[in-house]
Amino acid sequence: MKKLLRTLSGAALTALAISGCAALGIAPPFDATGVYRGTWTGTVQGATNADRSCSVTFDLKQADSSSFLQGFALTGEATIYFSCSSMLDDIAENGLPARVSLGVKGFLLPDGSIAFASIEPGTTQSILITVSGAGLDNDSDGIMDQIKADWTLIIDQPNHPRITVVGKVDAGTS
Ligand SMILES: [Ca+2]
Repeated sequence: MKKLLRTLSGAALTALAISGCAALGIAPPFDATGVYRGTWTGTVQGATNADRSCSVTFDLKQADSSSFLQGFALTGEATIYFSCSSMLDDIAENGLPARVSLGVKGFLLPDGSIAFASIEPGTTQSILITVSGAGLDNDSDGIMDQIKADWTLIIDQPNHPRITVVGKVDAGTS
């Protein structure tokens, strides 16, 4: 009887611990580690004010540790391409580089919300990028397949007007 009680209380404790975790929402919704390629769209505010689209790559790593407020930490690299034919004028006239690669930091929340950003002040180029939206595990295998998010990019360069891009990114693993 004593042994049964001990087993029962052990099981109850385990159940409590599991439901406690679920209530706090500290389980990651999926593994966001991976390389996500796709396109960015947006309005290039500045000299042209034109709607543009080009390629984007996010190479993300999800940290094992988590915090209740921040969710699961992400680090990685965002590469934003401007070398699409529709952007040749922007590159020539506004001094846009062919692409920028930036280290990013961010976090993933239990509901799949994902956000990451980079701020890189520099003497020849200062860049800010923010990406905020949803991570999607479309085939429910526990690995993130797609990022659909709003994004903002600001580039400041000497002797050029500030360039701001506001729009959407859609990138996936396939
Ligand atoms: Ca998946």
